[in-house]
Amino acid sequence: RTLEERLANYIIEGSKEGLYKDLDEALVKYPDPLDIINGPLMDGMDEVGKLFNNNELIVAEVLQSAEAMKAAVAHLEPHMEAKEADDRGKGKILLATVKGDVHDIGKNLVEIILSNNGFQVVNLGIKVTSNELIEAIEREDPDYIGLSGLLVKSTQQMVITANDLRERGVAIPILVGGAALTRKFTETKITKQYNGLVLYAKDAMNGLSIANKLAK
Ligand code: B1M
Repeated sequence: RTLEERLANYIIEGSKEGLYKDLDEALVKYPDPLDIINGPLMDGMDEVGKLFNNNELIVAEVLQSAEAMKAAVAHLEPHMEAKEADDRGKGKILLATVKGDVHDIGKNLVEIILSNNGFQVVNLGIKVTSNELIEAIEREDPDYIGLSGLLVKSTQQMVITANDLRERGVAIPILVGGAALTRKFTETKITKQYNGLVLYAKDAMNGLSIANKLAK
């Protein structure tokens, strides 16, 4: 098996046996650790999604895959390039997975990438209700909000959340992302419920480039 096949396989099998050794090998081969995540590890996760969809994996097995992915990302994180100290201070962003949704690997990747690139990130975790978000906004006074959600119903939850925030007078830019979301849905459905900018990011790097533009 090639290195890439082995890396994908750790995620598919939900196994960590040999994972770190192969990740260290990959760190030599790939100059940017993010390419290991976006390449072989995500290929594995896509396969998990397919198998899960076909009822060939059960939730407990997918959870193991998620554990392997988290372990891999944690192992790679110290190798990701952090920006110089003088590039700090691009602003504060609150990150949350919306109410009803437990998926957090993508959100946590966004956290790593933004905090490595000059943003102060407050990660509110998963299943975050509008009220919890509003409390956090009052407490933290952020410059931006980032919402993540992977389920189809989470896209609708983002519409509700945007509406709740608007009713409370919140108008700071919102960055949204997640597998079930599209730019079209964002621009037609979520934006309508909000008084400020709502920007769709297709992946974590895209999220960074949008956040960088906002910070200018
Ligand atoms: Co779930 N799950 N899951 N799951 N799970 C999906 C999403 C699903 C597509 C699988 C499938 O059926 N093919 C399906 C959703 C169906 C739908 O609504 N369309 C599904 C389902 C059905 C479920 C349950 C309902 C299963 C059940 O209980 N019967 C349940 C839901 C529980 C709940 O939320 N209430 C459930 C549970 C779980 C686990 C707990 C087992 C586990 C999550 C563990 C965890 O996150 N801690 C899990 C997993 C791992 C998946 C899949 C296989 C992988 C998700 C993942 O981590 N991908 C997923 C299938 C798939 O996506 N292929 C699936 C890797 C991650 C890096 O990508 O999060 O998409 P992602 O993030 C991307 C972009 O989306 C974007 O950037 C990242 C890449 O750079 N992005 C942002 C995301 N958030 C962003 C925010 C931004 C910007 C970009 O700015 C703020």
